[in-house]
Amino acid sequence: RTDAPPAGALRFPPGFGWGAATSAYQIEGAAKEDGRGESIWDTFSRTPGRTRNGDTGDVAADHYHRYAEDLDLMRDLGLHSYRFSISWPRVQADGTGAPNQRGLDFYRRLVDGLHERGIAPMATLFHWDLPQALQDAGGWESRDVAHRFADYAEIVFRALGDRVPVWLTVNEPKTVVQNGYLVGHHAPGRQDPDAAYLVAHHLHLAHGLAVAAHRATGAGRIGPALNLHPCYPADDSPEAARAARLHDGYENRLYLDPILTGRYPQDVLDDLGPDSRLVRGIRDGDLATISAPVDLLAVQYYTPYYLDGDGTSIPRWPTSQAPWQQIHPDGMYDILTRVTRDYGPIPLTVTENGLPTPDTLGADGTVDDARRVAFLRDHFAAAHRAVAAGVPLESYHVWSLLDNFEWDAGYDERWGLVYVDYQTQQRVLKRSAHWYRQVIAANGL
Ligand code: PNW
Repeated sequence: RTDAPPAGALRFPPGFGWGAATSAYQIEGAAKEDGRGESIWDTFSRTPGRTRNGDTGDVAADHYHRYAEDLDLMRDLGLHSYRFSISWPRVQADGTGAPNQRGLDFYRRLVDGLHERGIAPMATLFHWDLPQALQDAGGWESRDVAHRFADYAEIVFRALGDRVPVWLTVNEPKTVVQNGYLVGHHAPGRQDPDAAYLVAHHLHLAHGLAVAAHRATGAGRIGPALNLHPCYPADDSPEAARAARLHDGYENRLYLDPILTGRYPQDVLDDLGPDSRLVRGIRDGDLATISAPVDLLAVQYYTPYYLDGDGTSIPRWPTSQAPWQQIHPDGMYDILTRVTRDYGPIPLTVTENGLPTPDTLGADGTVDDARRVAFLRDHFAAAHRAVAAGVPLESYHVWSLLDNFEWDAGYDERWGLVYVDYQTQQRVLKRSAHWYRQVIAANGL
């Protein structure tokens, strides 16, 4: 193998955490087992035309049954940390009321299995699988759903709180807003800008109420998980600079500012106008709830944006198999240093970064994803530069541990370090997994 550069060329700080990430609906399958209710992703993916090839998460990577084997894979890789999400409809089938013990037991077995293997659990409370019954009651357009989320969070804290050192509240509120309510290619499949930004407010409220529940009933640390995009002007005109700034408001500050500063960005509020449902939906005290102090900020970075003078997003770098992803490792450095500069030295963790590749299982039983190795090496190096510049980055989680259900793209996009043969559910470590094991062992490149 030629993957390994001279050992120690880029060494991370002692104790740096290397991990991998997944989410419940994307890997678990077992959609009808042990009292699990339906989520909006069951509804959406079973609706003809919504996902590529009509793929659903009904079986996915069958992790619900194969979690012990997957835990052994994690140990084999030498992971320090595993980020997973808890399925709300497994814990409360309809999103309210008494907990479903069998659902909680699954996560208890998973968390115990991680501890047995010396891997730190990092649990996301909400990775998009809203109970369908709550969608029927208005979904995230309904303020009440934020309170239901806090009740659910409290159940989970009481069941697992002493065994999970890091909690994340809402995964990528922006993707729910944009893909769920603006573009409509994620559940619940709406195209309603006015609803979208009210949804942002209620997701923020859900986050803040969950932080309060954590302070009352939980243990460990808690924070939000935000996908951030550096927004660059596409040229050196003042118009492009202005467009990039406003785009930064909609992509980054709309999510960072309420949580970390207790204010919505004024340029975005002005742009939305006083009649927007977001502006009308903010009640006294909401921003105090939303900005309850957090212990860390989880950053997910995939792609930058380049804005021209009329606010159009211009492609600048080669894209991956995911048409929305331009490959630009320096963006990792830019977004990490910017967050530290603008929001202070809050501990950071990268909870997602990765690349889809058209992997196939070779006749010799190997999977050669050289492009993923190069992508990760360049992004790790950019993160290392950020650490050297003083960014308090404590850990890095690759998206994803396993090939899985990539939402509207179904099983067509493979994002895993580990290949999944969906016919047999056989797992095969890709070249990137073998390479990552060396990175972890050396604590660097
Ligand atoms: C994330 N973008 O979604 C999600 O948290 C994962 O569940 C998902 O599998 C992964 O990234 C890969 O897509 C994103 O448009 C969706 O920049 C869209 C964007 C970024 C992340």
